[in-house]
Amino acid sequence: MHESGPRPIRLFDSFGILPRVIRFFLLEKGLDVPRYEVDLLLGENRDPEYLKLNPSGQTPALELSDGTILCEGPVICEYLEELYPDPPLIGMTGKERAITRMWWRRVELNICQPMILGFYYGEGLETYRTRMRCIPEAADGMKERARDGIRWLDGLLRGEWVAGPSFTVADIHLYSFVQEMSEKGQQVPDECAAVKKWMDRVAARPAAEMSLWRWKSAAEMPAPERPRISS
Ligand SMILES: N[C@@H](CCC(=O)N[C@@H](CS)C(=O)NCC(=O)O)C(=O)O
Repeated sequence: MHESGPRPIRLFDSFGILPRVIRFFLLEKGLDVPRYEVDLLLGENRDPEYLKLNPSGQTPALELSDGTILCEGPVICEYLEELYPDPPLIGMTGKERAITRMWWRRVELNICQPMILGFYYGEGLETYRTRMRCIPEAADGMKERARDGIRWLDGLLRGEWVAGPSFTVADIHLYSFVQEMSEKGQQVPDECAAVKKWMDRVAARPAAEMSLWRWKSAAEMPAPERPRISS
């Protein structure tokens, strides 16, 4: 351990991509944080009790030992890296961290964001139209923008991983989006051979499968006995 900040004591978890990124990140770090499953389908994330913890009404959120609630997936990853720098998933030096963050932001802006908006405005419209402003006429354009981003990355991927020679959170973040969205009709374009090979390399890591929703949580936390948020 590196930084002596408050420890993570509970992850507010659910299905969805950003929670999966956090589970993937924790698994790669070898960390086991107790999880509380927020029932998004029942709208528990919009419950006043949950909104007190995270006013965005979303998952993931990480509770720390001093009561702080950290939200926003990338922020949670950054804090975990500060506390547990080994193995590094952002970088060991200032320069390595800057390069990882550059690629993390590029894949987020050019691929992940348009991909998820394409889903919210398209296949997910009936679920999401009551939760956020949706622009159905932008769905196809967003998906095409995401494909443009993947093609752009395909032309640049030279090394083994997105940010260079080391596996980083940029790989975790991008893989989680592309893998989950490919099951919702947004596949990697056929011609993007380098991205497809990279997907296979990430998929071969045990944490890729173990981070899937319900991989083991069903046995750990049977629904009827779930603790209350405030417990
Ligand atoms: N900006 C947030 C986004 C988190 C997010 O999109 N969470 C989804 C996970 S499925 C969610 O809670 N969706 C439910 C909703 O918005 O009602 C982050 O980076 O953590």
